This record gives sequence, structure tokens and C-alpha cells, in this order.
Amino acid sequence: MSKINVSAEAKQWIVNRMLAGASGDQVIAELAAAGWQRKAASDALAVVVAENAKARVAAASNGKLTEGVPEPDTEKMPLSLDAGDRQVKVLVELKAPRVVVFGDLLSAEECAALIAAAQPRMARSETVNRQTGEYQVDAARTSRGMFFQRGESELHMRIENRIAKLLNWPAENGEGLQVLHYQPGAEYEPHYDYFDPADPGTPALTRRGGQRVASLIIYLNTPQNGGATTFPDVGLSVLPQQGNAVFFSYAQPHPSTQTLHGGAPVSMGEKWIATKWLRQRVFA
Ligand code: PD2
Ligand code: ZN
Repeated sequence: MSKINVSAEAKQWIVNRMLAGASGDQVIAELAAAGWQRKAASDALAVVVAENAKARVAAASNGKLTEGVPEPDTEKMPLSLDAGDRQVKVLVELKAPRVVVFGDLLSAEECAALIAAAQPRMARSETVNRQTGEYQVDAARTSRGMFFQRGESELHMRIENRIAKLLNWPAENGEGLQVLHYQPGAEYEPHYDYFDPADPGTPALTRRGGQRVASLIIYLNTPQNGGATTFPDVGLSVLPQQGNAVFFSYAQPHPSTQTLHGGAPVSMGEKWIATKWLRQRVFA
């Protein structure tokens, strides 16, 4: 992705418009009307949204605000981060979209234990019906999966607390881990993980914990070939390696976050992942 230079004035103008209640689409339209290229306007908005998210996390940790998004502390470009009971490697870092690739988040034993616990409970994966907010089988998602309860075993608690420390986000705001299994040829077409505010089913889905604000996809095995997590807006592919994970956040439920992402087809072997979705508030 080309480097994005946004002047301080332009950033402040975008912040002011958003504080005044303008949507991302409106901001982009207004910048376009002022002569900006739409792509440049969208990139500038993404930069402001990412920076603003960071400021809100800092404020939240001072107890001033309860809003923000999960954010690993990569400011000083550390090679690894203290996640409580484990040092987790930082392999790749991107500002817009906000993406961080972690190495060694889970041990091989932890990956195997999650797969073993999930295996007897696997069923065909479902997606959310955007009209009703109910889950249903979908041809766009040819994997099998299951949801664990949060904290359902010592292993789950250990992993959830590690993620909470790594991402500076309360464990209580996380959904239970979801495990997915892809056979050769199976894929997950590009989508956003947030619930679209325009969908009639969204209020039902955000009643517990509010919106999703970030995702962490953990690779539980290493497929022989294929199965990358892709971000088509920026041409990024994260290759699945056992124990590694890709994190991305979206401060607004909006495409300007550039968090469109998919699971590319597994061409050889199989793929197991665990996904952790993080909510705005306690997911009870
Ligand atoms: O398996 C993946 O790489 C993948 C891709 C896109 C998983 C998800 N989304 C997800 O679990 O939301
Ligand atoms: Zn997804």
C-alpha cells in the first residue's frame, strides 16, 4: 500500500465532522465534493479512525472513557509483547487497515488441545441472516465450526486472559472462541466481521455486548497449501502457521476501515482456526 500523508488540518477537519455526527460515507462524499479523489478520502478517513481509536484506548485506561478498540502496544515497534504467561512475537504491523500479525500466540500443545476439545462438537458453519439476525447455513461459508463458552475450561481461561493482556481489552468483552475447520477447497468469501448498522437483524445481534470492534484469527495448524487470510482492499495475505494469529480492528462498522477479509481456499491439507471476536462492552 502506498504511504498515506494526511495533513494535520485535514485530520482535524475529519475529526470535527465525525464529532458532529457525520458518517464515514458523508465525510468521504464531502471530501470528494471538495476535490479529493475518493480513494484518497477513504484512506485519510481510515488513518484518522485508527489514530482516534488509539487515543480513546489511552483515555479509557485512565478511566475517563469506556469506549475505544482493542490495541496491542506496538508503538515502539517491539519484537515481542508480554501477554502475561507468554511472550508473543510481533511479525507484521499495519496502520490502515489496523492489522497486526502475531507469532507464537499459542503453543503447539494448546492448538492441539483446542482442536481435540472442538472436534466432537463440530457442525456445518453458519452465517448471520442480515434480515433476522439469526444464524443459518450459507453456501459462501463451506467450513465446519463450533463456539466454546467463555471460560469453559482452564485452557480457555488461560488463552482468553493472554489475549486480553495482549490486546488491552477486557476478557469479559470477548465472545467465546469459535473453532473452524476447512477441508481442501473450503473457503470463506470476503466479508466484514462487524454487524452492518443498516441490516434489520443488527439490533438483535448487538444487544449482547454491542458491536464487534476487533477480530483475532488464530491458526491452530499449518495447512500444506493455501488457506491464507486475505485483505483484498490492501492486497495483504496472511499465511496460516500453527500458533500464529492475525488481529484487526474496526473502530467504526464501516468499509472505510478497510477490514474486508476472507479465508482463501485451502488447496492442500486442512485448516483449523480459532476466532476471537471482541465487543464494545461485556458480552454476557
Ligand atoms: O479462516 C480465515 O482465514 C477467516 C477468514 C475470514 C476467518 C474469518 N474470516 C472469521 O472467522 O471471521
Ligand atoms: Zn471474518
